[in-house]
Amino acid sequence: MKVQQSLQLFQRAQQSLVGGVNSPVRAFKSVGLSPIFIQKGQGSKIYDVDGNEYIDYVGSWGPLILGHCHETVIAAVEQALSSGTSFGAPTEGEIVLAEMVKEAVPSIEMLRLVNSGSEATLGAIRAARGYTGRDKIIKFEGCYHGSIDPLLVQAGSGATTLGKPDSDGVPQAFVDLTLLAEYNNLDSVAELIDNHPQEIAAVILEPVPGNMGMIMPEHGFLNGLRNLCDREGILLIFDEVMTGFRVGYGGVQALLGVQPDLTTFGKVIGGGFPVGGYGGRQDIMLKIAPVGSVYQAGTLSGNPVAVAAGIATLSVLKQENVYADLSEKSGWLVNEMKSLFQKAGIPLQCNQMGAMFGFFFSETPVRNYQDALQTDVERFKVFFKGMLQEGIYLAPSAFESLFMSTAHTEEDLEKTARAMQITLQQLCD
Ligand code: HOZ
Repeated sequence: MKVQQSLQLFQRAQQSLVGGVNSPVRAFKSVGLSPIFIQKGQGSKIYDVDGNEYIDYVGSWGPLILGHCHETVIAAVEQALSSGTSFGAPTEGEIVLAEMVKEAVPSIEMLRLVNSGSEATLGAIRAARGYTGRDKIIKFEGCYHGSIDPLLVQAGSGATTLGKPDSDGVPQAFVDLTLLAEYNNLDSVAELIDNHPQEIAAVILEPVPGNMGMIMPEHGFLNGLRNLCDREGILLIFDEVMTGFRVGYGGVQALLGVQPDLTTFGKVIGGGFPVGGYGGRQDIMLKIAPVGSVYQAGTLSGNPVAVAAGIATLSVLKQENVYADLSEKSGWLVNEMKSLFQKAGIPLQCNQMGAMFGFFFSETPVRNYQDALQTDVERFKVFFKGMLQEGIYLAPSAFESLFMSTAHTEEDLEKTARAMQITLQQLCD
């Protein structure tokens, strides 16, 4: 594997971009390597500046569920571009995208489009505070909701990857308003609620966390949260930035049948362009300006080119059998991985839902953040490096998830399984 060009670009990047990247986890720091610089993507593959080809299971961290350069998305974007790139005024496409989200996701009555998942969670929390008149929120250790002040407390994703789950620069006053619970532990939530009566505006979580590695909700956990929130007049917010239109067309809430009050979106709904959204119950959403007094705005919100990519993506995903195929492919790969590792005697835990999957090097099931932190990160590093050398691009962190796309072929999956076999040898040596 040649890396000369990537190394040179990384050297150069570090002179003008902080750490050489524009989002920390991209720097490959936690896997002890230098990042590869990408030249292009096509279908399930990406190609770096040194001419190496990789099967891509990152998909731009989730958005590219149709793979790179899907013809329907490219055509929609080209058409939108020819009419103008931004107006800062309403366009019909925004209504179409909102209608598609409403139709797909059971709890959405009204939506606000923004530019990223981070912005979506910021908006949802402000709406929840404005609606309830309360200031405190409960989040779960290891859940990640974007790089926004109130939620960079025991945060997963790049924050955990780089050992900074609590960010400097976040005022203590914000931290004090964020109460921490343990994922999959209803008692930890009930205790916080009991200790802060009438003070909590919302409970926010990734219903299937993907930012501390992928973790599954145990039976009754999400329903239990719903009941606790109902009892105390607390809003339940599902952050489906990663899982929305990813685990299934209607997200986790449609699959598991638990309805939140508010939901945040990002990634897939922008089809590879910067789009986020938050929405839910009409009575809450109508608190937002210009109807209500909770202010939130954005120059590029509902951008016509980005929205066109989102509509095109959802229209392909809506077709029959798309999620069944995605799920079958992810399931096949996960099973293959489990059986290879079992034969080699290396303890592994895998989770999968639709087109999202993840694994931990651990003897025991991983139920929460503390469990995730106990997993074998050193072994992950070796595995990551081996897979990269075999032409398989995984997320460069033990605390992220992996993504299947409609573009991945049987041949890709078999090649990935072969790469695992080869890499396993290195783990055993
Ligand atoms: N927070 C993203 C993963 N969960 C990473 C974004 C990026 O580095 O592009």
